[in-house]
Amino acid sequence: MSGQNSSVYLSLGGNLGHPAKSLGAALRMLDADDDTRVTAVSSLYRTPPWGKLDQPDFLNAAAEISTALAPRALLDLCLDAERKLKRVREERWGPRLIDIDILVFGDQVIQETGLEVPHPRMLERAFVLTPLAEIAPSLVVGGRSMAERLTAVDTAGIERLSSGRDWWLV
Ligand code: PH2
Ligand code: MG
Ligand code: MG
Repeated sequence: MSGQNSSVYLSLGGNLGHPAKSLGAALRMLDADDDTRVTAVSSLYRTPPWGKLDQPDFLNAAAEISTALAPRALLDLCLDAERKLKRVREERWGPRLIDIDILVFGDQVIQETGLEVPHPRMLERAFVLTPLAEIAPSLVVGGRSMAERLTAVDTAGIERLSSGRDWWLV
């Protein structure tokens, strides 16, 4: 890996097929990229659907990566992993095999089509903050830490699975 590295946080989720397998495969694909290394992965969480309620529970996780890629190139890598895992673009907030979102990219603020960083809805989503606060409690976004942000959202129904933090490594 060469060039400049930034601490980057991703959110992963899915609620169709076998989400634990898809999320794990996605993280291994990112880690296999020459310019990107997965440096921390949260536990897996079972989370009630947010935004559109009549769909199955999700599995969610967060990951910290170190990357020499620019944000747009990282987004392309994430979308490529989603495609390889056979994601089809479907309704907004609806059921999906896998979703990989860039939450934070160092201290960069980006507002482009298809790429908004920090993720504009991350601070209101318990399914994002719960795994993120597990691996990055001191990470600050908008002046408050993730540990603090987590206390401001409703975590009812969120359950940490007992598979630990190595679930993504086969
Ligand atoms: N993703 C969505 C919409 N709703 N709900 C949960 N629990 N987890 C998700 O990952 C999720 C969601 C669209 O990105
Ligand atoms: Mg998403
Ligand atoms: Mg997405």
